[in-house]
Amino acid sequence: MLITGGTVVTATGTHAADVLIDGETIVALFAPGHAPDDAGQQVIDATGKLVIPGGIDAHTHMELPFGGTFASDTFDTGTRAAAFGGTTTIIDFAVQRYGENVLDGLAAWHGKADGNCHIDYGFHMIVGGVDDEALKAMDQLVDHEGITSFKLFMAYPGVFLSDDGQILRAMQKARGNGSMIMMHAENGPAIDVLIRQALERGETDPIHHGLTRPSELEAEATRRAISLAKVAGDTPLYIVHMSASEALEAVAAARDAGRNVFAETCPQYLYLTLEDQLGAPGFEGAKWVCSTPLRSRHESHQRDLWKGLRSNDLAIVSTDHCPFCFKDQKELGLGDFSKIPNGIGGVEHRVDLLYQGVVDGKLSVERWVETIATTPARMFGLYPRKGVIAPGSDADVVVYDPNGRTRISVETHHMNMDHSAYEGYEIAGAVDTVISRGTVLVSGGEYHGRKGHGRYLRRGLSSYLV
Ligand code: DUC
Ligand code: ZN
Ligand code: ZN
Repeated sequence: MLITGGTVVTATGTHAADVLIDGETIVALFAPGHAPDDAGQQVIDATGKLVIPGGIDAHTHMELPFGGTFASDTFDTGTRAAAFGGTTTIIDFAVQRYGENVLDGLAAWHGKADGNCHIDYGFHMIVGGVDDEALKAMDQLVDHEGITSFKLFMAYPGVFLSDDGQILRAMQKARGNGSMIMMHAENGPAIDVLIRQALERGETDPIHHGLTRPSELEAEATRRAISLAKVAGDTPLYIVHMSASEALEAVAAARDAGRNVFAETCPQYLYLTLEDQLGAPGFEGAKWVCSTPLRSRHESHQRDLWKGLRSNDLAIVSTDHCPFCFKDQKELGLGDFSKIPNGIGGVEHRVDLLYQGVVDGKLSVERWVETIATTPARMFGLYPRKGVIAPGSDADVVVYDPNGRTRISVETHHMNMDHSAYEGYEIAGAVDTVISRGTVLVSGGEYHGRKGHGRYLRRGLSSYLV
């Protein structure tokens, strides 16, 4: 296969080049005008278009059990939607629930995913109960299962929360085996007090979800996680779904001090606000209930997050794709916002939404590629197999039309959701062709992929660790 006439964009630069693919692998980049080697060669005309590495969404939750229901995308529907949006790899969170064996949790996740994915996939592991057995399992996962990152929660007492002692032990373990600790940084016990008090006052609407999760409690937990990681011997720490300026400040300070601290944000925090939720009629604000919550546009959060993306204090944009339908799922929280399943679906829109940042002059085109593909690959042990257009890398390639237009709507999206958090958004730029390991999945809006094409990725250790 030969991709001709396009502009290849990588994290380090932009140049006109033709890309030659043999089987599943990129084998060469040529100066423009390279003639096909044989008549049978498939030629993809990328004239006037950008040629970028396939997107890597390092934070998804297919079929996540939450609040008595399950995230509405299966690995089948969710990875197909991802492909439509130019994402060719996901890293999903396998779950160990409290009281469950870690390896059983992992086996259950393989049961959901294996044979059902349209694109390649790896797993992080959520450790829901840090004890001797779980700590031993962390070594096994790193050594034998290709799982080199573990998510802990400072939120959700009684469900997922680890206390500071458990966090410290898991961080010490990670320091020993070279893996990464990912943290949901919100002070759950304090948030639970605010939730109870709000409900006692009769404040039951969806907007109170955000109001009872103040940014200061994201910042406090972020600072505490950074301190614990230092005490554990500078364990690599990755803060997920960051939405608050004050939390970002803490990460920036740690990074300035040379610490192994990283953070991601998500498109919802870059584009949506608490006011979107406030403006929605009746219970519809539930569509925007996620944790960490959307922040007010009257504060500096969005401006600071874009700045953090430019300065690399925010390394990655992931979606935290955690879709729930409005009907029967979000509606579980009618009359009590604390029962609304937390999450926004967006795995299909990340590449496009971030390209709008390029059009708006907030990100360079190279930084776009870096934050959506290259850094996720490096951060989570997939580089250089994924995340770059170079000889020897998997032929995961997206041809992106900078002159196209994308309109986001529940009428046209492919996620298994009955609404869109971005309904009516218009974006300059559009996915044209999506290739996964040399196979065209999407071309001209048509789907050519298949369930089962996606393979499980055994990941290595992060490229960023010292
Ligand atoms: N955290 C996540 O990362 N995803 C869904 C809900 C949550 O709290
Ligand atoms: Zn979380
Ligand atoms: Zn998540």
